[in-house]
Amino acid sequence: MPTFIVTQLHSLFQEIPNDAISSLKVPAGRTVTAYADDNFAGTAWTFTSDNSNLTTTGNDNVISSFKIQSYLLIQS
Ligand SMILES: [Ca+2]
Repeated sequence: MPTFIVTQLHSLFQEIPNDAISSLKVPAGRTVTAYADDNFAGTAWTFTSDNSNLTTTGNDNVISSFKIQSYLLIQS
């Protein structure tokens, strides 16, 4: 399963400060694992669908890194 990784969210997207995410959109079939600290450290949360308000799951303004997994689709 291919995985897209972001070790430091605020380094990849410099317009986004650290600990500033308040919502997520997760495309169908993908799994996002978000971490409280850089480099996949600290508390981890798994998302398989959109979350428009991370305060409801207790992780507003804390996410610093994440991994996005998706299934590889092969057609012939
Ligand atoms: Ca953090």
